[in-house]
Amino acid sequence: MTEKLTGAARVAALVQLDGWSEAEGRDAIVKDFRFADFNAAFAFMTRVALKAERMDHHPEWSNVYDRVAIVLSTHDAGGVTARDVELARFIDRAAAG
Ligand code: H2B
Repeated sequence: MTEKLTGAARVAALVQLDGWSEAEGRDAIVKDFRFADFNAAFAFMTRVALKAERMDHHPEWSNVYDRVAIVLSTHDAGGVTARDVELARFIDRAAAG
């Protein structure tokens, strides 16, 4: 199983990410996205969903019209792992178009 990121390894992994922050009250990272409209938000979610299925690693997320709020954590590990970092980097590329 992928190990939870802690200490220096966690710091080194999270500095690679742009705009993600630590969740309050649990071991997870979060980021909120805003798009031009619902169509753009849902297109983004579709790209992320296909990647999540390929990885067998899924976001916790919610969508309200043009906004998508995402929480990443590895449930099997009980916290943030390299798999979350990989998915977060994909998500940022997908959001950039
Ligand atoms: N997604 C996330 N975020 N964490 C997991 O531990 C996880 C997952 N596990 N997607 C996968 C599915 C697991 O439940 C299946 C059985 O492989």
